[in-house]
Amino acid sequence: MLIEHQHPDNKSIMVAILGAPNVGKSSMINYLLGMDLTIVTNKAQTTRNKLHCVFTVDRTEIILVDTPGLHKSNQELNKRLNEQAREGVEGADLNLLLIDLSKEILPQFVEFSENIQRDLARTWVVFSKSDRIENAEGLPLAEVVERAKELIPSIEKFFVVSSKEGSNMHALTGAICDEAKSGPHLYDGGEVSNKSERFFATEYIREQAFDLLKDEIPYEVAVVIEEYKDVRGKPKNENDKPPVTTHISASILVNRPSQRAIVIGSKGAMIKEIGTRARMKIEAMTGGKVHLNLHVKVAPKWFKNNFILEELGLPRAHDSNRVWKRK
Ligand SMILES: Nc1nc2c(ncn2[C@@H]2O[C@H](COP(=O)(O)OP(=O)(O)OP(=O)(O)O)[C@@H](O)[C@H]2O)c(=O)[nH]1
Ligand SMILES: [Mg+2]
Repeated sequence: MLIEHQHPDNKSIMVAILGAPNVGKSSMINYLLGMDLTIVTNKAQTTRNKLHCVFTVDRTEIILVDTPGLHKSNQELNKRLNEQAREGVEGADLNLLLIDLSKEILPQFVEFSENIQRDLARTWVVFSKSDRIENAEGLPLAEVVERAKELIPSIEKFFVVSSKEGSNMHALTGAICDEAKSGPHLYDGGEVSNKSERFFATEYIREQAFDLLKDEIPYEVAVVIEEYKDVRGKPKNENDKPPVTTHISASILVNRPSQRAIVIGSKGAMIKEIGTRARMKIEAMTGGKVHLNLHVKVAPKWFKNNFILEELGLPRAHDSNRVWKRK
């Protein structure tokens, strides 16, 4: 990073986005970013890895850390997801704790305080999905937050937002900017994330699988890339840049053979649909053509397999169940 080349008025702030699964963390991040970067589905536990989502307002860089939803579980995969969420607060200047207004409120604070298992820096409560409540402004939220402070003393104030309608997002962004400290931007080359296009390609495939598949299948699906390479074509005219086509070969991992049949679908219709939708989103990201080759692999109990979990960017958690040796 060429700090000396940065503008002296630059400011930066890192904000961890926390909360239970499905409360709207990734949706809010995408709204603030103004792009569909991190994946969103109507299923819980969509986000599996912590990741930085970056945008700037004037000279202020805001790094939002998306995290998996914190929840109680004895499953190895879930323990590792929780660990990602807990690690997401490391180095954060501020935490936003999302509480879903369309669900019972106080239990969400209780569960979060039990699950986070570490001291938090300054924390703001963000009540989400206000569009789903008739009179959100009329709720006694100030009182609720006072009670929540007994559980989470680092809570300072609260916002009421909707990612669907965009309400109060401007006020939230402004308040975050006011907290930014003078200093260099961590991402000064226009990067929007610390994750690669390859990572987002796997995410966009999984997002479509989550959206299109029913019941418990999404939770037993993972995506690994086998090949990801950019191939230059011939330019139409001599002075043109050569067009780049990204060739991606990826496996959708499932737990059981019966799930393989469902993911493939009748005459391959399901995997084709997942592939078509994912390809369009990956093309929007790369700005070039994408050849996407998808196949389904049965990897029994992949969600307990240390080797596969490591490959998915989910290292062992402090409370991991046991080590699965590579065969
Ligand atoms: N009506 C309404 N729905 C919302 C809002 N924000 C998110 N949702 C929906 O809530 C669901 C979950 O949203 P996500 O953004 O994936 O939630 P998340 O907290 O990131 O979930 P995990 O990654 O699973 O922890 C999706 O179906 C969203 O469309 C909102 O402001 N209003
Ligand atoms: Mg998410």
